[in-house]
Parts: sequence; C-alpha cells; structure tokens
Amino acid sequence: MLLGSLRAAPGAANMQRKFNTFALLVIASVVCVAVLLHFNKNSSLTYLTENIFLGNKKDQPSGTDKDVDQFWDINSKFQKAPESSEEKTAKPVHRSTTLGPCPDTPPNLVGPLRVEFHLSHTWNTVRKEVTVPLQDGGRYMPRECLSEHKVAIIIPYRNRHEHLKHLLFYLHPMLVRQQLDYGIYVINQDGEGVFNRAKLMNVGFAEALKDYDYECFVFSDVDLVPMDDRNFYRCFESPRHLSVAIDKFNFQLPYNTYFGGVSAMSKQQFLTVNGFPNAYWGWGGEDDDMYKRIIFHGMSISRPDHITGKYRMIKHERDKHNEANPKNPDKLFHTRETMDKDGINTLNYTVKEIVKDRLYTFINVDIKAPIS
Ligand code: UD2
Ligand code: MN
Repeated sequence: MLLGSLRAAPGAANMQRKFNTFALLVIASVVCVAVLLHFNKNSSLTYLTENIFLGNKKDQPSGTDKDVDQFWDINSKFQKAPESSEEKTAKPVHRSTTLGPCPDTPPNLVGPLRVEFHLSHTWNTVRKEVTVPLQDGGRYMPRECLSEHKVAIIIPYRNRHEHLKHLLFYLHPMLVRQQLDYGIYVINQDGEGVFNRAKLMNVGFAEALKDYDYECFVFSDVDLVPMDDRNFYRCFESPRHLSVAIDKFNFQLPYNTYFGGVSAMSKQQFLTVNGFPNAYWGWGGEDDDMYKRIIFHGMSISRPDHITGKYRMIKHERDKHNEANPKNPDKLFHTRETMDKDGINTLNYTVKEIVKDRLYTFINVDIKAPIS
C-alpha cells in the first residue's frame, strides 16, 4: 500500500485532526514524566532499584526464588533516601545473613561406604586427597546452610600414625556430607607412661571447649572407621553408642551393655555424669564405667541400627604400655561411689604443645601417667 492513497479516502481531514490531538497528548505526557523523574532523582524508588541491581549482580550469583524473596525483605529496610552518595554503594547484602538452617537429613549422603586399609598413605597424599575445604585444625562448617550441630571429635592417641591417616581419609568427607560444624582433636599422651584412654577423652572435652562453643562430643578410637555415612556423628536425646556392628565382633554387639569404640554425648550429658573416670590406667573397663555412669544418672543409651552402625577396625596388636590392667575390673563394682568424685571435676593435666594441622588439632598432653 502507498502513503498517498490515504489522502483520497473520504473523511481524511477529520482523521488527520484526531491524530494531531492524540500526538500532542502523548508529547505532553512524556514531558510531564521527564520533569517528575528529574525532581525525584534521590527518591527511594531509584535507590531501591540500584540496590537490587547491585545485589543481584554481586551477591546473588546463583540466587533462587527464595533468595530473591529474602533479598527483598532486607532491602525494604533501606527504602529511606541515603544522606550521601557513598552510602548508595555501601552495605552490600552478604549471603551469610540469609542462610537458613541445614535440613535434618543432609541431602548428599551416599549410604554404605567402601572402606579398605590395604593401601598405605603418606601424610601428603592424605592431605591432597581430602579435598574438602577445611580450616586449620581440622575445622569445617557448611557454607550452604547453618549447621545445627557443633561437634568436637575426640581421638585418644599415641603412636598410631597409620591408623590416624586411614581414619581421617574416610572421616572428613563423611562429616562434611553430614553438614556438621565440626573439629577433629587428636589427644596425644606424652611420654611412655601407662596409657589412659578415658583421661585423654576428658582432656579432649576440656581443650575443645577452649577452642569453640561445641555442644556435642564424639569420642572415637583411632582404629574405627564407619562404613555408612547415615551413622550421624551428632548428639541425641540420650548418650549414643555408634559402633554397634564392628567387623572384629562379626558385626554384632559383643554384649548388651557394651559402650566401647565410638560414642557421642552432648556437653550437658557429659557434665551430668562427670565425664569419664580418670582412674583406669592401662587397657579395659573405662568404657563400661561410662556405661554405668549414664545408667546411674537415669539416662539410657541410644544406638543406630546394625546396618548404619557398621565399622571396620584396623587390625593391631595390643600396644606397649597399654596392657590389660587386672585392677580395672574391680573398679567397676564401685562406680556408683566414685563417679562424682573422679571425673571431669578432678581432671589434672598439662598441655605441652598444640599443633594445628589442616586435618586435625594435635594436643600433646602430660597426664601424669605412672611408669609401668
Ligand atoms: C577396646 C575398645 C576401646 C576401649 C578399649 C579398652 C573396641 C572396638 N574398642 O579397644 O574403646 O574400650 O578396648 O581400653 O572395642 N590408643 C593409642 N595408642 C596406644 C593405645 C591406645 O592411640 O598405645 C588409643 C587408640 O585410639 C585406640 C584406643 O586407644 O583405638 C583403644 O585401644 P586399643 O585399640 O588398643 O584397644 P581395643 O581395640 O581392644
Ligand atoms: Mn582397637
């Protein structure tokens, strides 16, 4: 169609007048809006728009709908016009202010784990292969959510380097998948005196609390590696026995009141029973004493099932200076009398050195051990 054909149409002059009036109205509106915008340059509307833009660009790179909603909530607090131009770019919204709690069931668990000890690692290969983002001292907290569980893992220790490497190789990735806010503490008994596993646990409890506000403590032998990441290293309503199905015992409890290997107690539960006894030097009995302390204080034991509670124990001989102590079984007849007089309230030790490795915090401690 050609432009000239419109002029020949009937009533064309009338149409032309209507069009001119409409065009004038449009131009007048545009001018009004421009004048309004000019005088409202510092209005909250402009400020909010800038903030959203900066926020989306800098702080919400992979924002979900929920993130955007929270972002709006936060920004609505800043709708007041800024006093100076610097204030416009200040106060970026940090993602941490919008982190929600981690879900009760962590999303990345894999269930049964393949655990093998035939390969020998060097410390360097373990450090390289444990790729999770740890802070010094074997500390971790999830970035994606706020963990509900502040857990210190306490490992009584002396001269078991190979075992520690195997354990950390498997444990760190599992604890990360469990979305714990955790730290690993290796409590090394200094010197050649008689070993005392329970006293080292007490030291670990006291020292970890100096480091961070832990609410839960997992006490673990160095040679026990969990075979299922659904076995939560966290605390429960009752003290928890975690190592319920160890290969060494044919994946069964050796006896019903068994509390050895790996256990978890909240800070409150541990303080209620006055911690572990300090009086069990050498091998045996200290785990049974803890079991009795728990029962005598009116608590019960919780446990995972025999599938999630599976463990492999690294094979070993009895260590030097940790022979079975024939005096220990007798002590178990007196737990009721001794438990409030011997424990975390009478603990005495000297820290000789603290080393923060990437994979663990190593605390070398003199526990005034008798020479065997
Ligand atoms: C059993 C229990 C253990 C504890 C012990 C009696 C199991 C799986 N474990 O372990 O919890 O009750 O009997 O005391 O039933 N350690 C060293 N260096 C040493 C000696 C011991 O690091 O020289 C540490 C290490 O963390 C070890 C733990 O103490 O795993 C227990 O000692 P063990 O492994 O020699 O005793 P075991 O396997 O009979
Ligand atoms: Mn062992």
